[in-house]
Amino acid sequence: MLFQKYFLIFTGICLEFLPDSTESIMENEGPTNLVSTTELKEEICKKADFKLFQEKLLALHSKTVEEIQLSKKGHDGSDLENFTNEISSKILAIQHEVREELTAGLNNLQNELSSQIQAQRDEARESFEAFKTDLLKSLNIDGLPSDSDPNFDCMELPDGVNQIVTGTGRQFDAYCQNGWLYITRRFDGSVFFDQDWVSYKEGFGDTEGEFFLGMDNIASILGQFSYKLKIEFTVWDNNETKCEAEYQTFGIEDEASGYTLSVGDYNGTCSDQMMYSNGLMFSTRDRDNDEDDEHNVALHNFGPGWYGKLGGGSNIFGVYSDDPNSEFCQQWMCMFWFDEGEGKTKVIKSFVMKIIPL
Ligand SMILES: [Ca+2]
Repeated sequence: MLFQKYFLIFTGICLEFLPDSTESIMENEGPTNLVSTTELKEEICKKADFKLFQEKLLALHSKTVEEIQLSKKGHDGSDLENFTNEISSKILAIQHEVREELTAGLNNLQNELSSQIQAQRDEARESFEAFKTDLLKSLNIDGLPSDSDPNFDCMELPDGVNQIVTGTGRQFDAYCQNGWLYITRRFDGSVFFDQDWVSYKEGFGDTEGEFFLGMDNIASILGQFSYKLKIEFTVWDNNETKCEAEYQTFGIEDEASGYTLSVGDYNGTCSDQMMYSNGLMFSTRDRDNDEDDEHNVALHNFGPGWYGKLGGGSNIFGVYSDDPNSEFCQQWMCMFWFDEGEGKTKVIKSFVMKIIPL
């Protein structure tokens, strides 16, 4: 009977005497499986070490019986008032001891549960970080560069030749200057530019000298952000005229689309000649994608390009010549740009195409 009584006392005071700080755990630790203070308290009492308390209560029970028997021996039964008082004070002392034990045990349990909750939170946070990392990696498959990859164009790179790694993982060398990435550079005729389709697809020449970067490389860069195109060239004349053509809109599609060019929003000098190439596919001597049904303009011009029905107003990949008055150049077969302002064809002495993010 006495044991059952203490057992009931235990279950009652387990809930009643659970330290108030339990509520602060709930508030500070955020959402867990334990959704309310009451449920948390019940959880703690459920997990309390009943076996340990049973042993302690049984020991106290034996001690109480012993105390009562000892008290009985010292009394003849006539002094019942003293006997009752003595027993009551002993029971109160035992109850006090039980409560002390319970409080200590529950404090330990609370600390243990608190650690478990923290461990669950840490685990959840780690899982979320791993999920986030995987998600960002999967997004990068679309060709979007990540913050940890500064080589996707020349913006953050020093002047000179640098390795580029675009968002699709394409790697190649490119010539950089003041953040500009050079698509092509011509200045002395040391590299032959009337090359075939595969050469224009892959690129050719000397990255530190004359070169063409390659259509696939260019398309890979342009697929990352919006870039503007700047063409700078000089012509053979007594004034050593410098011309510029800047396009706020610039794009080159993939090989399957014939490296279709889009240029627009022109600003510059010496007139806009690339406008005649806008929206057209690229052609080489071995790949006629132009709009002239009778001829391969690239073959006729000795220079690949984006040609319409009437050819174009320039031959930027044509044969380099330092003799602008030759018959060859007069027939529009060498590298030229038509200046509409002056109404005459100008043979090019040096030429660059370069891009930079908008
Ligand atoms: Ca044709």
